[in-house]
Amino acid sequence: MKASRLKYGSVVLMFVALFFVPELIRQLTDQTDRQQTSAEEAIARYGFVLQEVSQELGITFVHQRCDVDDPLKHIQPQIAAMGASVSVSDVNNDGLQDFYVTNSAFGELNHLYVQRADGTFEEQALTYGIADLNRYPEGSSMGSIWADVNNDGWEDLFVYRYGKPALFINQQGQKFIPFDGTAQFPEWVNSNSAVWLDYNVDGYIDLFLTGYFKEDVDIWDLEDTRMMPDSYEFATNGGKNYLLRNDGGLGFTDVTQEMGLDNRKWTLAVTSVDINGSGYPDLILANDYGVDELFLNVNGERFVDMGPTSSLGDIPKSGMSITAADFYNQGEFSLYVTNISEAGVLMQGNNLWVPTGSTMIDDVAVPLYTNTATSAGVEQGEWAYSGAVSDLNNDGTLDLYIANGFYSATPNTDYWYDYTKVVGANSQVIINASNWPAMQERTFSGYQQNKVLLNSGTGRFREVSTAVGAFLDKDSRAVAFLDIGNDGSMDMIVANQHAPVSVYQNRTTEDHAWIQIALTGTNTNSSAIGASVTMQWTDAQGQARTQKQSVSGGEAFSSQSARVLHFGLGLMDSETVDKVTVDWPGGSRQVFERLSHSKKHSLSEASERSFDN
Ligand SMILES: [Ca+2]
Ligand SMILES: [Ca+2]
Ligand SMILES: [Ca+2]
Ligand SMILES: [Ca+2]
Repeated sequence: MKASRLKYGSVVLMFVALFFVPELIRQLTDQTDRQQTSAEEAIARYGFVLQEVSQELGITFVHQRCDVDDPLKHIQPQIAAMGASVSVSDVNNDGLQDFYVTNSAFGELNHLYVQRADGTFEEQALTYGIADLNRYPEGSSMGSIWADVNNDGWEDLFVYRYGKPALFINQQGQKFIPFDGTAQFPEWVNSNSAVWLDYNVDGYIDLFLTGYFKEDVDIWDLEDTRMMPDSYEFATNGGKNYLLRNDGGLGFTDVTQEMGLDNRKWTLAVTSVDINGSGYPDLILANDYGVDELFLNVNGERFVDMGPTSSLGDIPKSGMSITAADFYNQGEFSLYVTNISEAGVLMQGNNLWVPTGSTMIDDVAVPLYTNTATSAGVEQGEWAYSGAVSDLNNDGTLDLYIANGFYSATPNTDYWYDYTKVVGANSQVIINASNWPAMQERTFSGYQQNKVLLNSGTGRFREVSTAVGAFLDKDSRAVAFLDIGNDGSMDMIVANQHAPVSVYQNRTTEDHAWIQIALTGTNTNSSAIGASVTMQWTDAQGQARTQKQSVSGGEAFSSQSARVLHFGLGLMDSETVDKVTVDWPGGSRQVFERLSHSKKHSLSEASERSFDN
């Protein structure tokens, strides 16, 4: 069974050698021929084509929703709407990217897919000791992020739940054991996102963990139905967020309050980059039922919310994901935030915040933004969870994938009318779950089609999902990118609620060059999270081009893509890029000239680690 699946996978992967598996030839020929025809057209027109290959690669994960307590049963699909997540890491340091997907129902297992040399995957979560994480009272998994917590060169795993947060230390790629220094971890957080960042740049990666429902809410043993937001636009009763300082890889200290990050907004997503070039990583939060926040890191000593000044925090919406990306090849990060739009009911629109300059406030450089989502064609994403970024066609501009769809139930039914009645009511009504109308298997922004938004490079994006072979109308949540097979094209994993995970193999035009940079910190955290790379190259037209990317400790909605930075370069005459500038956390800089393209470069920080580990 395993052998034939392997063979099946490689056949589809290479689009050749259909002769070896007679049993499958008929169906496969039909499917492959049809796809190959359109595939060639897609490659010619868009520079790439996607193919859903989960079965062929041995990926069988199916997400199951969690149940909730009786007083919430009538709106269970809303309460249990999250929990399908994906994060990428190389758990065994063999240079092949692996990934982890979470389940939600009690008793259902999370899966770890370890990549084999032939590009197929083997499920190994039980062997590694990170499968059985969904049970009461520990909680239900909502997502995960990877970083090397103790700087031993092996990536460790943090799982956030509705329940007790959990950290697992990687034992040299063989297995994981629970971290024994979790004394300062909160007992219970209803968390939908977390991010790694070394906020004080001491070389140890710190953890920012967000709360959605308040921390005293247990959706399986509910004490009070007054646990919903107290306002649709300016809710003040969400879960607490936490900044947990990593003390030399041995334990964590809660520094939330002293760092100015106390907050009761309903945070759904967080990411971290050094947004103003200060050398210290900042925090950007997408909040439901409120405004988004831009916390600038002042010398690792405190954070200040500059959301209102920067414009990011101007208008309250239902923020669901946040991604920082250099969409316009400016050498600066724009911010993409997804929200909710439903024709005729609620048109929040997604936000694309593009930097327009900065202003100094109390010696802090505050970036200023303007929202260009409408003119860019990325405003409408329906009920949009993830807005995830990668250069899918290697043309040198970053593309967007929107995962959307809230709850697909009985076709041709609709919960929206009842929903608007309660969210438009006063605080005393909306806060109480018992006032929320029963959903009764009605569809609520369901059957929505995910979007592949291709960046033209001239400020406009075009939706090409069906044309490139990626039609998907499941209730999608998280999205992550990785290069399966290390062939220079970014493949994609989409985690769907109550459905199998979708895995897309990407085939890009061979005309387009690319380059990958894998960073390792020595003075700074070994995962190099927070380090940025500014790529400069000259294209075949003689145009000088630039793109900046940062190694991420978590982004979009409940996801983390591969830490290897992938740059598409488009058409190239030269054999090399011009210049690669690495800015490490803390502000030290290294420059590499004339690196050859269409290969992966592993670059280490120049100086040796200056602390014990
Ligand atoms: Ca691996
Ligand atoms: Ca480690
Ligand atoms: Ca630190
Ligand atoms: Ca592109």
